[in-house]
Amino acid sequence: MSDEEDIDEEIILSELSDDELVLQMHDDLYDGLNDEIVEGVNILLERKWQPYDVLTKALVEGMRIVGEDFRDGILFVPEVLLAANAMKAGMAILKPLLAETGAPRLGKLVIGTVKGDIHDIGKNLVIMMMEGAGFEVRDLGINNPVENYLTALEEEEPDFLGMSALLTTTMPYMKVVIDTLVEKGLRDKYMVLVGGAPLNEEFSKSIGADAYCRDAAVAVETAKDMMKRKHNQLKA
Ligand code: B1M
Repeated sequence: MSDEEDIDEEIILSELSDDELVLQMHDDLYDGLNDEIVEGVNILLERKWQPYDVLTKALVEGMRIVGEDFRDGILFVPEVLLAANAMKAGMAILKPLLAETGAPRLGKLVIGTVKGDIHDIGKNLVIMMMEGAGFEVRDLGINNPVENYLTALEEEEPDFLGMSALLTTTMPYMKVVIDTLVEKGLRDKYMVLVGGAPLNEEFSKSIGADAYCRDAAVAVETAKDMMKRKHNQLKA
């Protein structure tokens, strides 16, 4: 094939319809193409898409597809890392926009991924959405032993402790953290929210968390509701 024909076949993202562009972005995320993801996010924003829709329809959905093929042994860790980096590049553009609501401070959250677990995309999304909704957030990052949570809780005195786990092997560590809070007489000081793909409501109850958050939007709604209830209790 000549160079000319090669160029002819190049996809011009800005010439695609919205639906085509979103599908192309799923492919580009799958292929870990940072520049294309950044361009796609910017095009959708220029077309007046809401940042939340860009996030969920283009990026989160793309990562869901990556996750399926990772599970099925079609993709491997290096490829998934590239996809994760492309997702982060897109999220970096959306972060200030999601945080731009100017809402008054609703409460404070300390959040981190538990010990043994380095997945942080979902946690970072929760942070973006919580900040966007007006919560103050201290991010403890990944691979947190119980000591990290305890130190941060003492320093920040937050309303919420959030924990994220993406592996069935690391989710039980959430119970270690909660049990430690109980032992130290600190459990009632904080509302504990947990999340991550392998969790569910039942698990959350069994470890003594206050709520399971299926996704970032649910985390925001749950936290808002709980703050309302906390204020009502204080008034009563
Ligand atoms: Co990993 N990985 N991974 N991985 N990885 C999963 C989780 C897996 C399900 C893939 C699969 O097999 N289908 C599988 C776990 C299987 C299991 O435990 N049953 C898996 C595995 C096995 C592994 C390794 C062990 C692979 C290996 O080394 N052989 C390894 C473990 C490393 C470790 O942690 N010690 C590993 C490594 C990696 C990468 C480093 C390559 C990369 C992570 C990069 C990063 O995060 N910086 C990676 C990725 C990207 C994934 C998948 C494909 C995508 C995760 C993701 O980012 N999803 C994932 C497959 C999947 O989940 N379907 C997979 C998008 C994100 C927006 O969703 O994280 O669910 P999610 O977050 C949501 C909700 O869960 C919720 O809100 C978020 C936003 O809506 N939420 C919370 C999450 N945390 C919350 C906290 C809250 C509230 C809500 O607190 C208040």
